[in-house]
Amino acid sequence: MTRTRIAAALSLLVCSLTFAQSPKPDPFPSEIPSAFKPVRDSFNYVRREVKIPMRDGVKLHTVIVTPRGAKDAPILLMRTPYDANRRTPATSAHIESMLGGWPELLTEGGYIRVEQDVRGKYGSEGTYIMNRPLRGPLNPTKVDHATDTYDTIDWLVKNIPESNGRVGIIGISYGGFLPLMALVDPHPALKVSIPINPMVDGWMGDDWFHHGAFRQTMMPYIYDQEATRSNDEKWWTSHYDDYDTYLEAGSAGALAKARGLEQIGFWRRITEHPAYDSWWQQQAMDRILGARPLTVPVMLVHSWWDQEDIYGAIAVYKALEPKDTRNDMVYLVAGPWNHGQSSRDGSSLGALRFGSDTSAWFRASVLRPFLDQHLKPGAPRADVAPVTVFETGRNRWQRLDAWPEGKATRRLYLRPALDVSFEPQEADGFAEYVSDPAKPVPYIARPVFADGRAWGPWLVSDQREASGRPDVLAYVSEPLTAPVKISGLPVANLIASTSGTDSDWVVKLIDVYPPEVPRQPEMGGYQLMVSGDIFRGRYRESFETPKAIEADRPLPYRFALPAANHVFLPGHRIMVQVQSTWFPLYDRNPQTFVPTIFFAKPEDYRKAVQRVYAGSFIEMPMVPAM
Ligand code: PG9
Repeated sequence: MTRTRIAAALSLLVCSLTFAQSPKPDPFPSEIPSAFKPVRDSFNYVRREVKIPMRDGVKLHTVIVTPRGAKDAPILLMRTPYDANRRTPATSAHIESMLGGWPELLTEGGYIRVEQDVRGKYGSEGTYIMNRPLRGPLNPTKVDHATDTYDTIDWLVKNIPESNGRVGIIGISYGGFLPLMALVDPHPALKVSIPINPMVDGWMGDDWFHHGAFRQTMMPYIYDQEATRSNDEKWWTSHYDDYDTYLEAGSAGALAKARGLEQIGFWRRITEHPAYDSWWQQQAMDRILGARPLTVPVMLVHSWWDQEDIYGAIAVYKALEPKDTRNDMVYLVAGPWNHGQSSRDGSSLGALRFGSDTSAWFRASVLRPFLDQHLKPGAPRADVAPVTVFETGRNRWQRLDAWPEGKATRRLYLRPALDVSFEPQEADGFAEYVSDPAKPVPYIARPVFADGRAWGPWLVSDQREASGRPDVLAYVSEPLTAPVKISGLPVANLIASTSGTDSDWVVKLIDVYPPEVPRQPEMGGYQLMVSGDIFRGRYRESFETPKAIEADRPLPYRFALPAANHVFLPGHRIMVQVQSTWFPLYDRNPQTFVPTIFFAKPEDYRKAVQRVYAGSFIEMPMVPAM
């Protein structure tokens, strides 16, 4: 470098340094104050944001909303991966108009509401792990959601002067998984836990897989949730019809690769664990809680048509109920709702009408008195039965001591002539269809909108279109002359063969309405799915170890369908549909055995001839329809 060049470079450096150090005063100063102080004296609540230190030094961002003038008030804690600030915006002077569920608990109930970002999300420090497992083999740290809840409660009861020192935890879905975690070595101030539609077992029947079939429409969720701490990066649409998005991509793995999902930790982990290995088993909350003493009363809230977590609440109830020898620790509520609907309007779901707001009734007559009993000293004992379940079909609430109502089952046989019968049959033979992965059966009518409006009520959507497809078997009864009630988990027992070496089996139990329904004409002939699920055939012998299926050999497949409490009314018919794709909700089984379906190649996807043999049946958990 010549001397002149060095001088020039130096002067440029000096110049830019001078520029960086002393910007010229702006002749037009910003109108935005450097620190704005909101004036909220007229609000009927006080909102404050704090950072609560955990035992490892990480601080969790927490919003505390206290009714103005509160004294000796109980605390309702909600922990969330979905942004505590967004869920408690100070956009109204009235606590009851703030966004978020259960406003009446804050107004009439006088509860202090605490919303906390879980570690690693939004305003909280620390690292984020999807459904962070308990400390132990799957979590090498000393912290988890159980310790974070403990530390939070400890801080809250010591630092909120308006509190009475009693805390309840409540939440829906991911926010419902957290009240379950709170039950592990709970803080003594935790007096009640309300997990609503909790995520319990991500492989068996909640968000990620059902019996091993991958719910690929969760990929946008994984992307948004883990690409950034504050969900700033968003999955994008590329087709008006999501059916095309997923079909054109090929496998879920190919779509993930094309969209950069492989950078995301949870995606990598889920693809490393396609089978029900110890990684899944050790995080299943029903197993975890079933193996421990239960010291805090819990009310599990389930939705019969929960499109996201239809497995969890009932599984935990089954694990905990036997511990409750005095029948005063474990409560179950199940309503005619979809995911989270108990906190919204519960008068209808899709085309179904319930005649009253079932959610408002639950909140006022069950949830509120139950919380009051446990959180407000001196409150009367709540008149809440151990089990409060809505009987769908007949549309009424039931108060029970335990659920299901009975243990007996009756076999509903699927006959090759495509009818069903409770009578044992001698006939043999089979019914068959061709399952073509190039033309999978849509789970809802196309276009499968990317905007998600059809998602919420999809489980109650009319199954009529599917029953007319050549790749769906529809077995149907004669019109019933007397009511048929099921209470429990129907169990599919197929004897089936495939010409491929792997196969999915979808079984749907359906209530077919009479041809005409006078007061609601659009329900004429409606096919309402009461319970239905998918099973990935490679797990026929073991959920842990997938195995190729012997082609063309009739083999038994047995799997439980989601719980139901339903009455098939006289004049209605019972239908069972069987098919091998449910797309794009579930990724397609290539129908050729490959090591990992996430990474199946285009040439692996093949048509298969599927046969369902005489002797197949559904175990119906029947109880008298009184
Ligand atoms: N169903 C959602 C979810 C729960 C747990 C893990 C991932 C997703 C939810 O609504 O929070």
